[in-house]
Amino acid sequence: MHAALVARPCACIRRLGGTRAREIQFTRFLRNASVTAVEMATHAAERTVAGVAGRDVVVIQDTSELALGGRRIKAKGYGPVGKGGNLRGLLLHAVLAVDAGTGGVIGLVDAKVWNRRGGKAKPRRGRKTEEKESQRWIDGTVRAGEVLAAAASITGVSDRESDIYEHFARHPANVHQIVRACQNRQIETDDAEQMDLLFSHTDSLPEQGRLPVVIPAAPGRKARVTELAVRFSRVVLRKPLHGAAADLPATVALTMVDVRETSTPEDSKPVHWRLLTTHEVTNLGEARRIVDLYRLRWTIEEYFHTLKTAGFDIEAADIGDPQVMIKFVAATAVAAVTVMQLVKSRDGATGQNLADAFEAADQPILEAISMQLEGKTARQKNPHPKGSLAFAAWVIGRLGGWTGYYGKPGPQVMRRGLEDYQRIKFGTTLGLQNV
Ligand SMILES: [Mn+2]
Repeated sequence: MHAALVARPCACIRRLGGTRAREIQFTRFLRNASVTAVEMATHAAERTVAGVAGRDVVVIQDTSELALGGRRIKAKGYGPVGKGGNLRGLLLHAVLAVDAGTGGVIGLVDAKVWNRRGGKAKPRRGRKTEEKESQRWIDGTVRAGEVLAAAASITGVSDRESDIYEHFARHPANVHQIVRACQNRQIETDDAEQMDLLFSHTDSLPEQGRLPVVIPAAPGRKARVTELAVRFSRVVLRKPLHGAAADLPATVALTMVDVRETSTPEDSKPVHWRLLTTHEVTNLGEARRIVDLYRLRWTIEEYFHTLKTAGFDIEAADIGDPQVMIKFVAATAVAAVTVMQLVKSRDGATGQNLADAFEAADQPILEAISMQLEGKTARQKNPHPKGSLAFAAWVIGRLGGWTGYYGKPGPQVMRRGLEDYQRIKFGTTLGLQNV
């Protein structure tokens, strides 16, 4: 039966897919108390460990809100999300490992899913950082230092939300940081009498060079070729007067790289990034490197987009119990990494090996399926080398319904293909069916 399925994967599996029995099986899996969201993330991180040895790794973290609905969802115990907190849902904080050279996604480092309490929080300043949600940034960086310990280098990249004094002060020794600044902090100057602020200090620096860059297209924005004016300087940040823990050092020394677009685009605001980094920057080339690494942060936006467009239907899933839903989101967060790896590697541009997304045992199965698919369409061969991730992307895309002729397989196709592939691989649910 296995062989028959491989020969005609789509026809057979379509019929089996989405059945009520499968739904019940999946819900049962999620309701099983012994499977936790933390364990799913830990297992995914273990797979990432295997792929990082000797690589320069950028670790990107960010948070996404998953809005599930309004009043009905509130009644089920979901906390507030979104601006104004009118919607209810869950939050996902994801930490992704990416190859600094190719931008290829290596895997998940951590994923935390939580439900906000509905009630009023204590005033911000009254709470230590670890009690606040902002602790997630520090935890993510510490976790990256552990999971990616075998990497040649680790650089954490995160947006303005993570501009937290403690995030700089407590970063592990093996993790460099690039954080987009949003706080106009007090900095030390040579003259102890004189107070200076981070942004006015940076603004007063002479321009140290210009970098040509291509800003890619985004919703409502055309791609453009532009130029960034670059300023950089060592800065010594002072511990904030309020809110910082007593045991934190009085100062933290970092480098500020300030880049701003020299012209104003028609359809969006000009780029202005103030990047605080632990990397040393003494010339324009090193400044360019910081900007290029920071730009890899875009990968996590693509990841959240994948999560919402691959048809996992998180926001439509009608799961009442928030604790069960947390597990569903964690399982989806893990699967979406693989979907994204497949989409990004489909042309072979990332040069990744199969091992970045699959286990060794998958290779012979993928090759067998590829042969079957090629056999049906003599003109259409898998153009990618065996053992490459692109080879797997071709197979999974075809399983997901891509013809191999027109267009390219996107997140939905890859998700379907991956589900079909899992069913072929494990065959367990199929054993019960009379095909
Ligand atoms: Mn963010």
